[in-house]
This record gives sequence, structure tokens and C-alpha cells, in this order.
Amino acid sequence: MLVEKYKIDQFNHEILNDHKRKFEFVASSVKNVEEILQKLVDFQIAIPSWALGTGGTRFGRFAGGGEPRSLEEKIEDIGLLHKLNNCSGAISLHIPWDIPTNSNNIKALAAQHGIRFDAMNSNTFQDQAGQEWSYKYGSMQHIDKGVRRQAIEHNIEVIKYGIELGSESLTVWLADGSNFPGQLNMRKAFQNTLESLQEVYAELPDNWKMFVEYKAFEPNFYSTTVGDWGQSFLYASKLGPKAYTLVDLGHHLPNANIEQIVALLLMEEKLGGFHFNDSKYSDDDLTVGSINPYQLFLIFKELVEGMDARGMNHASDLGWMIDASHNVKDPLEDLLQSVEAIMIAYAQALLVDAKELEAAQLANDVVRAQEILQGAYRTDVRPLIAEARLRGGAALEPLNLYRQLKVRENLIKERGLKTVATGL
Ligand code: LRH
Ligand code: MN
Repeated sequence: MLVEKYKIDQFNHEILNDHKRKFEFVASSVKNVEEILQKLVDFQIAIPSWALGTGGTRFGRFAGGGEPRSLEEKIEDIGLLHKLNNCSGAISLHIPWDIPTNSNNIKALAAQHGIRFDAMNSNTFQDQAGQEWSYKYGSMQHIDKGVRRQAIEHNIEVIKYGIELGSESLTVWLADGSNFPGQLNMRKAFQNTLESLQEVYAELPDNWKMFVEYKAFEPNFYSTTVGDWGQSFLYASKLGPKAYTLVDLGHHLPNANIEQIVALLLMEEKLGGFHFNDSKYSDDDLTVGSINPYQLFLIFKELVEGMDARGMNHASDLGWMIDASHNVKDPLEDLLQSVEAIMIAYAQALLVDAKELEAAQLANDVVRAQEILQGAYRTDVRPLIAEARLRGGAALEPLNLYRQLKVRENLIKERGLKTVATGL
């Protein structure tokens, strides 16, 4: 479904005065507001190709209708999101769920929608029809060289698809691990995995990055061979300068201090990017900022501080990707909310006066330090993000316009109620 520009302009016109009033109020208290607005306009978040349909659990899946039936329709749906908020200008593909039938056509369609290809994702956690070796007992860690070879070849094939589409990074998430003590020689598993990743690393074009995604548990429930940030850092350090860690917010044990992990990985120049989502218990893949928005703000505070300390470009030097699953919400509404939550946390972090905070830290003025942080966190930055959208030609209130245009109803008319998108 296409959203014509005039419909966005009409919608914005109705609420423009109210927006201007709110924007001028918050802008009046922000020192470098134009610099912040430009950063918000430049910031783009990649949408996962595997999260455009209804997700589910082993207990059930409740399809919502109008789901994309092909990669082309997935790109159209992301194009619609990007038209509404002007900060969803990238797609992250998962292979083989989204093999591009004709890369040039897919590339041209994405370009029409202003969508670029972010990290490619390999899949050695499921057995495909006709596959020679099973990944039941792992892939790159596997005791059997044939299985490891198959996993290596698959990742090299994924890189090839990515090169054709203009992607410049590969995310490797390995489900590998064990379910019971004694099942696995964990040192050998590490060495097999490292050797396998080294063979994939050797095939990376010069300008590419490899993201090693860690996860504490699931689908293995005793050990995971890339189980935490330390292990991912170890692999990325041993692999070489093109290898980095990838932080999926849902992949930590309860109460992990993720913002500290982010601060250290960034300082060590080994932070590659993010899979944003939220969770209360484990890898719940809930809407970003829906459970713990303060943690998301603290993570962005460390990101802005750490990137500025190294003179990094906020928009392009790290991988900004969502990885969520939509069990009860309309997938596109859920993604609009997630993108908004990320932009809010980023804008709040940009309001933190780094010099004031450092002065408080150097004076051990703990109260002042907290007041500086929470002052930024408690600032309603939504008018700043809306203004950035307005300047980018998008909607002041994407979710409201999405509903006003009855997008889901139209997609169901176009595609039917029973369509199922590939993915999780
Ligand atoms: C694993 C993960 C990984 C993806 C998958 C869809 O939990 O986060 O990033 O490959 O979800
Ligand atoms: Mn992930």
C-alpha cells in the first residue's frame, strides 16, 4: 500500500499549530537544538525482514491478516513505515527466509522506497529441506567437520547475496550449545566455532563487518557457545579488525548492566551494533521501550558519550537494528512504536550535558549527577522528534496517520486474512 505525500501533508496541516507550540516550548530549553534535530533527521533504524508478520510462541500464533507474502511486499511495508517516520530507511535480511529471487529487481524496488540493505543474517539454527547435515547438535561447534563445512558455506553464500544487494555486514547468531552437563566439550566447541568463523571472515570483502551476536540461553539451556559479551569479544578480537560484537538487548541474564557492557565494548572499539527490543524475563522480543525505557536511555547515554569520545558518526558507524516479535500487536504498529522509542532515548541522551555531568562526577556529587541524567530523561522530547520528521517530509504522528489511513484493513483487502510472512 502506498501513502501519497499529499495525505501526509494534509494530516500534518491539521495538527501543525499544536505541534509548533509544543516544539517551541521544548526547543526554548535546549541549547544546541538545530544540531540535535539534524542528528535525529540523519538517524536511520533497520527493520528486520523476519518481523513483518505475526510472531508466536510454542503455545500458539494468532495471525493478524494482510501479512507480506514475498520479499517485495516486505520491502513495500518497510517503505510505508519509512514514508510515515522517515527513520526506517533500511532492511536487515535473514537467509534463507528472504532469498532475493532477482537481486537487481529487489535492489531497484528498495531504492524506490529509499530503503538500503543493512546487515545480512545467516541461519544455521534450523534444518532446511534437503539439507545434507543436521544442525541438531550445533553448526560451527559441531564435532563433525561436514556439519561445520556446511555452516561455513552457508555464511559465505549469505555474504554473496549481501554483496549483490549492497549490504556491508554479516550478523552471525549461533544457537550452538548444549542442554546437559557432559554433553559438550566446551573448549573444543569454542575452538571449532572460532576456526569456522575464521573461514567465513576470510571471505569478507574489505569494507564489510562481521557481527558476532551473543545470547545467554535458548534454544540450548545448559551452555551457549557464544553465550555472553565476553565470549563474543573473545571471538571478535581473535578474528580480526572487521569483527565486532552485536548486542541484542534480550540476550542477557536478568539484571545485567547492559549500558556498562556497551560502554566497555565501545571503548574497546569492538561494538558493532544492536538488536533493539525489550524484555521483562528473557528473550521476550517485546516492543522497544515498552518495559524498561530508562535502561534504553542509559544505553544511549553511554553510546552518545562513547561515540563522541571517539569522534564517531552517530548515524553510520554502528548498526542500528530492531529484532522483535509481534505476538499480539499489528506488526507495523509495533515497529512504529519501537522506532519512536529508540528515537526518544537517543534524543534524551543528546540532551545530557556531558561537561556538567563530568564536573559532578569529578566532585563525587552523586545527587547532581543523577539530576543531570534524569533531567534529560524526564524531558518530553517527542516534539523534537516530530519536528525532525516534519523536516524530513514525514508524518508528525505516524501511528495516528497509519490508523487514519486504515493501512491494515487495506493490506487485508489486498493480501487476504490468511497470508503468512516468512520468519520467526
Ligand atoms: C536470536 C535472534 C537472532 C536472530 C533471530 C531471529 O534470538 O535474536 O538475532 O537471528 O533472533
Ligand atoms: Mn537478535
